Amino acid sequence: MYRIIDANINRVSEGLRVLEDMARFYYHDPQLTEELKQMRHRVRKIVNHLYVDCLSSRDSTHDIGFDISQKNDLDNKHHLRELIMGNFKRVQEGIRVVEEALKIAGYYELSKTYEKCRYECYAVEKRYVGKFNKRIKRDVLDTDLYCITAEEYAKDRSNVEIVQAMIQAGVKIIQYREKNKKMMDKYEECKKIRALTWAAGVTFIINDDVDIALLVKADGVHIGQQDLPIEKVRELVGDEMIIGLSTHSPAQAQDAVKRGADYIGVGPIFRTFTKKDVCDPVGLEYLEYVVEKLDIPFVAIGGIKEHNVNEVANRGAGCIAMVTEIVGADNIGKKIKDVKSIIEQCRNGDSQR
Ligand code: 3NM
Repeated sequence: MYRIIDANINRVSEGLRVLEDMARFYYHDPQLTEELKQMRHRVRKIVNHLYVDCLSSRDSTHDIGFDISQKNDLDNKHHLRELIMGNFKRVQEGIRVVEEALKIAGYYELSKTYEKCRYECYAVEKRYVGKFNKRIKRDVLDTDLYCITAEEYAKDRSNVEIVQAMIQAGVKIIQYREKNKKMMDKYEECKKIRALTWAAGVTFIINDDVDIALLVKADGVHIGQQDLPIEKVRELVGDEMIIGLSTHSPAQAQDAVKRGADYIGVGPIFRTFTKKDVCDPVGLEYLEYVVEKLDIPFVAIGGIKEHNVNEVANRGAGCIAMVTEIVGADNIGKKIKDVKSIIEQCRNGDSQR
C-alpha cells in the first residue's frame, strides 16, 4: 500500500505541476496558478509523516509499468486540450488510488482529506477548461491564412485531397464549405477531414451544417446572416464550439459581437463569384472600420487573391480567407507558400508590392 501511495502522490503532484506551469507560463493566469500550486503542496503535506515508509517501499527500477509504458504510445498527446484533460484525469485518478490505499493502510481520516482534494480538483478543472476554451476561441484566427473548400473550383481534385495539401502547406484553419452536395456525402467527407485536421492540430470549421459539425466534432461552425439565429445555434452547439458569422456592414458586425459570435467574416472585400448570394463588395472601408473599432477576431474574405492580398494585409487584416485562389491553384502548396510570404512581408511592414 505504501508503494501505491508513494507512486500516486508523485503522479498527482507531477500532473498538478504540468497544469500549474501551463496556467503560469502559457495562460498567464495568476489565480489558477496559485490554486494549483496550493493543491500540489497540500497533496504532499497531507502524507508528509508517511514519507519514510513511502520512500523505503519505492522500487522504481523494478516497476513493471515502466516497460509497458515504453512499449506503447497511449500517453502521446497532439493538442493542448489532450494535455490538459490528460493531466486532470491523472491527478483525479491518482488521488482516488491514494484514497483507497490509505483506507487499507488504516488511515481512513487521511483518505477523507484526499477525497476533499479530489472534489476541489473537479472544480478547478471546470474553471481551467472554461478559461482554456475562451483562450482557444480568442486565438482561433491567430494565423495568416484561412482556407475554405469548394470542390467545383478544385480542378477534379477531391476536398479531402485539397485539405491534405492545405495541411501539408501549414494552414492552421480550414473551413468545409459545399453548397450543392448531398448531406450524406458532406458528412462522409467531413468525417475524413476531421480525422486529418485533428491529427495535424488544425482548426476545423464547417459551413452552415450545424448537425454535421456536432456529429464529426468539428471545432466550429460558420453561419451566414440568413441562417439560424446565432443564439439558437449556440443552444445547439454549447459554449465550447466556435461560432463564426459572416458580416457585411458595421451594423452586422456590432450585432455579431453583441450576440456572442466568436469571430466574424468581413467581406466581400472585392468582387467575388464564389458565393452566389453575396452582396456587392463592401470594400476596404468596412475592413478598416472593424480593425479600428471592434474587439473581436475577424477574417477578411471575398475576392482576395495573391495579387491583391497585400492591400488587405496592409489595412490591418491579420487573418485572410481565400477560396478559389487556393483550391483552384495548380500547385496548392506553392500558392499557399507565396501568399503566406506576402502576408508576412506586410506584417513586417516591408511590403513593396
Ligand atoms: N463569404 P473567393 S465572400 C464564402 O463576404 C464567402 O461573407 C463571403 O471566395 C462573404 O475567395 C465568400 O473565391 C467567397 O472570392 C470568397
